[in-house]
Formats: sequence, structure tokens, C-alpha cells
Amino acid sequence: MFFEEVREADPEIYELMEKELRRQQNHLELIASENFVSEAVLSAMGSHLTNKYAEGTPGHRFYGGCVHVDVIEQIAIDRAKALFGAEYANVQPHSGAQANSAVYMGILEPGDTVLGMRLDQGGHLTHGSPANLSGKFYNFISYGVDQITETINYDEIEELIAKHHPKMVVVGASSYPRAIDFKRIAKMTEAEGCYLMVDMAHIAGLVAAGQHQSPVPYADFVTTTTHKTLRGPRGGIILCKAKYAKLIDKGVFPGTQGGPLEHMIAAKAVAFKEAATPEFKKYQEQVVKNAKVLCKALENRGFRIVSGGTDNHLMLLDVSKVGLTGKEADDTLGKVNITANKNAIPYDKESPFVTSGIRVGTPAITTRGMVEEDMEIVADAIEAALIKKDPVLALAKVAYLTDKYPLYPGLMG
Ligand code: DSN
Repeated sequence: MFFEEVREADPEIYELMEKELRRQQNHLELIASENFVSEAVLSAMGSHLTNKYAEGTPGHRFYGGCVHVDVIEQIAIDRAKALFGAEYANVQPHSGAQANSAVYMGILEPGDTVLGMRLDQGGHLTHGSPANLSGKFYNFISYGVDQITETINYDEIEELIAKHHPKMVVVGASSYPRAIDFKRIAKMTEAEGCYLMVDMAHIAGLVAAGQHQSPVPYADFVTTTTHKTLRGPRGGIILCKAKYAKLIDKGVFPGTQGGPLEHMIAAKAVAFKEAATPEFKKYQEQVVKNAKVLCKALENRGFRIVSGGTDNHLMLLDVSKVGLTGKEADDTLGKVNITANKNAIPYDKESPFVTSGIRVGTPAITTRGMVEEDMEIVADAIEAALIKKDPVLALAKVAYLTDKYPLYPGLMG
């Protein structure tokens, strides 16, 4: 049993940690950006490595006593490079947002023009939202998806590049269910002579396992979180061509961060080792298979699927077609122990706080062991909650699955 010391030192926090564990165990986790790490990753995160200051990079630190964390961080770097076939890696970003900010800081000047995907059509806050420093410090121009196909409009990207001559094009999404053709966009950025940055946070695990085209051969910079499909600790990394190594390192520190979190870097190293195994490849194949089956099963039960399907680990349901807003659907699912998130759909008429959509992902339930036949039961549970308005039935379906696939048995007794 872990966390005994917390129980003794701080029962109030221990009790809340235990409640959160039970929530994770008893709910169907369908948030597309969440996952369950291995106990090895969990242990590395909760270790004494947190005590060490190590500003700088391995071998070039501003503090003494870095002899062992230097080796740990270098192993993490080498594993990240090998996993994705990258020339250079910085494993210090505390998050995906930090990784993106560090690339901007290292490569751009304030006021530079950048192209990024609209937040309300699948992009991310850090891809130029006016509410984020990216949108405040840089001149972001947005591209979106086609109104009919609800898929990325590559012609629009090409036109915007020709019109605005950006210094950088940012590609990648937080709620986009289809494959992205990085190679096609790289041809446009090469022709323009501008940088290409890909934020592959959502699909990094799929990329590592060959389930999605890798952006690494085509992009100058690739950022990712490590905690989504990649199933590592909460954090970020940056991959880039070797010629940008110094600029990227400076963008991270001192550009946007102070001391790296060496306990998290050790956990990233453990996760990268796991991600290089045949088991992880099988897991990612199952994530994609499960998403396809769940998507079809939900469509068969009356939900409209944005863009008509999925190529990756997630799907977007337009719940307005079953008479709900995204917020109502999110709240209703929460009451039957299904965790998803309300999400804008392309050209949404509702506000970002209400929305017309629900984003559903399979990474976490696949980690629990669920396979295709279970996706029919997940779809039954969602249908029971949102269409049949039968919470008792929905709760029974969820309990069947969470009992069948236990999570962290014995973690807190
Ligand atoms: N990337 C967001 C998500 O997909 O949930 C969080 O920033």
C-alpha cells in the first residue's frame, strides 16, 4: 500500500486522495486527454528526486550535486529521441502549454505573425487564443475546419500562408478526431520558408506506436504533453532538429521556466521506456480500435458524430441532435459516473461554457483493459443517460465495466 506516510502526517489530505482514487476506480473515464499511469511512473513522480535543483542542462548546471540527476535527465532525453526518431529533445517543460510557450520564446519575437488552429474548432488555448499569452504576444491568424466536412481545410491554410507570410505555422489539436497530414502542411511551410511547429500532445502515444503519421520528420519543432495517450507523468517535452537545440533550451530556461522537475523527468524516462515496448504498441492499436467501435456504436444509437467518424483516440458528439447542450450532457453523464467534457463543435451556436458537444476518448478505458465488446456497453451507458433518461440503467452498465476492469487494486488498501 502506498501513501501510508501521508495518512500519518496529514489525514485530511489522505482522505481526499482516497476519495479521488475511488472516483477514478468507480467512474468511466472518457476525457480524451486523461489516462492512468503505471505504478512505476507513479513511484518515480513521488520520489526524493523532487529535492534537487538543477537549472541548466545535463553537464551544464547552475547547481552542484547534479551528478545523478544529470544521468537521469540524459536517459530521458535519449529515450525521447529514440522513441520518436528526433534529432534533439528537451524534457524539462512542466506541461504542454509550457512547451509551446518555450518554442515561441526561443524562436519568435513579440508581434511575429503565426498561424494556428482556432480553439473553437479543435485547436488549443496556446495556439493563439486572445486569452492566452500566445494570442497576446504574437499576431496569431486562425485557420479552422470546413463547414461541411468538419475536417481541416488544407487549402485555407495554404491561402492564409500566401496572404499573411507567417514566421511559423502551428499544427495540432485538442479536439480533432481525424488524422492530420503533417507532410502536406510541411510542403506549404517549406515553400514559404517559414517554421512548422506541431503540437502532437493528443496523439503522441499513437505516433510512438505507429498509429498516426509522425510529424517529427516534417516539423522543425514538435511539442507534446507526456500524460495523454503517451501515458506518462503530467508534463511536456520539445523535440526539434539539432540546429535549433540551443534556441529551444534557452526558450525553456531561462525563457519560460526555472528549475526542472527531476522527479517528473525520471517518471518521463520510465514512461518512454514503457512506450518503446510491444505491449504499448498493442495498447495504442486497441485505443484506436476501441474509438472506432465506440464511435459507430454511438452513431447507431442516434448521436451525430462530428466529421462522421474518428481516425484517432477521440470523437466529438453533437448532442444538440438529441436535444441537449454540451453542458447538460456533461452534467448528466457525471451523475451516472461517466466523466467526459463538454466541447465546442465546429461553428457552434452555443457559448464556450455551454457548447453543443461532448468529447469522448478511449485512452483511459483502454488502459483499464477494455476491448471492442465493452465499447457497446459504454455506448449503452451513454445512451441510457442521455437518450433513454434512465440513470439506474446507466449506473448499472458503468458498475459492470468498472468491476470487470479494476484500477490500481491495493493502491490505498
Ligand atoms: N489539451 C487540453 C485537453 O485536451 O484536455 C488540456 O489543455
